[in-house]
This record gives sequence, structure tokens and C-alpha cells, in this order.
Amino acid sequence: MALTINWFPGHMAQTLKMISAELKICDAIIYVLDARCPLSCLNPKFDEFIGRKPVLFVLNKIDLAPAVAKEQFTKQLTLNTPYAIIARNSVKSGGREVVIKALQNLLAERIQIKAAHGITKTLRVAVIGVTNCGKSTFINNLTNKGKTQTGNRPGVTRTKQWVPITDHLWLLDTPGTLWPVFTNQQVGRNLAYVGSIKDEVINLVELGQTLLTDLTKLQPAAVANRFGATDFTAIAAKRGCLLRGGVIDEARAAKMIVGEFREGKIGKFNLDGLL
Ligand SMILES: Nc1nc2c(ncn2[C@@H]2O[C@H](COP(=O)(O)OP(=O)(O)OP(=O)(O)O)[C@@H](O)[C@H]2O)c(=O)[nH]1
Ligand SMILES: [Mg+2]
Repeated sequence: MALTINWFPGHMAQTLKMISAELKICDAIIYVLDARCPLSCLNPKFDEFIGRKPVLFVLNKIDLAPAVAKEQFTKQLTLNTPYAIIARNSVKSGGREVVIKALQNLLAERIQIKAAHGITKTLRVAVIGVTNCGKSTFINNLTNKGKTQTGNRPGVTRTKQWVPITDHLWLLDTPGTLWPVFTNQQVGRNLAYVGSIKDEVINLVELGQTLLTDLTKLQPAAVANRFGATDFTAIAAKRGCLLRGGVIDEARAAKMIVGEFREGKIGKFNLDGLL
């Protein structure tokens, strides 16, 4: 496969150090994963962190993923620390209590020990995950006001930020973090498909073409239904992505395919099926 991806700028290494330091005062971790490829979102650099604290996994963007995403991930995950898994659509309102309850259940013992001394424990939880998986949107969705900056490109959050959710719950927003080398390049491609890799480090035409091939492997009918073809050139022609003289405008076609996938218009895919 021609498309090779690695993206680990210096600020991500700094973020890993920052998270490690902040965890000293945290009770738990919220590990946000993109529900379209949760296994691909597991950062080996986080292994050290999740060994130290209970983890609430959030399969975010569940609105764009197959309904069985949570069940599949639950079966695939092996972890030696207390954890829970919830699915979430962070651009839809409601369900705040579910998140708070899940954290309280995970930390019930600590909360009870404090309560026995007449103290309401204040929970401090670090929210971590790859770039663009929706960490800041997830946090904002739990607050009444928009408190963190969000955007549909990787690397929006630049620094840490503590956000109050209730009088006794604080969440730490962190910048998205990847790792130095994708040993399995399909993981890198999956992260690129869902928008977690900066556009500038990817060849867009190759990205569109490999995405089309991969989606066709997973669900040929969904691709054919959307485009009336599964071949890149045929799709480009059908959609009128043409330059002067009838030459295919590959860049436009690739951008269109990637864009429609990210908006969920082609269907709901579990890209981890390609690993
Ligand atoms: N459809 C859908 N879109 C979401 C969801 N959560 C977040 N988004 C979108 O995903 C994009 C990225 O969201 P952010 O909250 O900025 O992501 P982040 O993880 O904080 O990104 P960085 O700070 O760059 O690491 C935005 O366009 C959000 O609107 C979700 O549950 N469903
Ligand atoms: Mg952010």
C-alpha cells in the first residue's frame, strides 16, 4: 500500500508528559475513542497511564458508527484495571447524568470512604484521546455553557484546561495525542480516514483512493448505493469531477469521498474490521 502515515509532532510528546504529571491529582481517566475505529484509537503511549487509574472509555461519535460498535469493542478489550465503557453522541444534548453516574460507579469505593467521614469527594478526571475524537465537544456537552474550543480538524486544543461539570466533578481537557510510529499502517490510515491526522501530512488523492478501496472491502453495497459505482474513476466521472478535456479531477473526487465518509453519508462503518 502506497499511503504511509506517521505524525508525532513535538507538542504531542510534551502533552504526554503533562498528562503523566496531572494524573497525580486525578482520580480516573476518561479515554475518548472514535466509535468508528475504537481499537485504532488506542494509544500505546497511554498504556502506562491506564495502568495507574480506573478508566471510563467513551465511544464517541456513536451516531456515525454501527449500532454494534460498543458490543464489539467490549469483547475486544482486555485490560487489567477497573473500567467501564459507554457510547456517546456528543453533538446531541442529553445523557449528562449517564456519564456522571458511570464515573461515580467506577469510583464508588473512594466516594464512600470520603462519605464515611462526612466529606463529598470532588472527582478530578483527565480526558485523553487521539486528535479530533471529540474530547472537547464531549466536555462541553456536559457543561451548560461551551467552555472549551472545538473544531473539525486535528490539533484544536493546545493546552490543558480544567472545566467544572458539577460542584464535585472537574474534567481536564487535553490536546489530542498520537504516537511516534504506526507499526500497523492500517491504524494510521483509519485515523486519517476519520480526520485525526493533519491533512498536510497526507497525500489527499491516495487517502481518497485507499478509503474507497477499504470501504468497498467492508460494505460494497453501501458504497455502490451511494455512488452508483465502486471504482474511483467511475465515481469521479459520475459526480462530474472532471478537468478540461474530460480528464478526471482526482483531487476533487478524493476530497468528496473523504468528506462524505466523515459526514456519515456513505454508511456506518467499523474501520477496525480492516486491522
Ligand atoms: N457526529 C459527531 N461529531 C462529533 C461528536 N463529537 C465531536 N464531534 C465533532 O468532531 C470534531 C472534533 O471535535 P473536538 O471536540 O474539537 O475534538 P478534540 O478531540 O477535542 O480534538 P483536539 O483538541 O484537536 O485533539 C468537531 O467537528 C465536533 O463537532 C459526536 O459525538 N458525533
Ligand atoms: Mg480538543
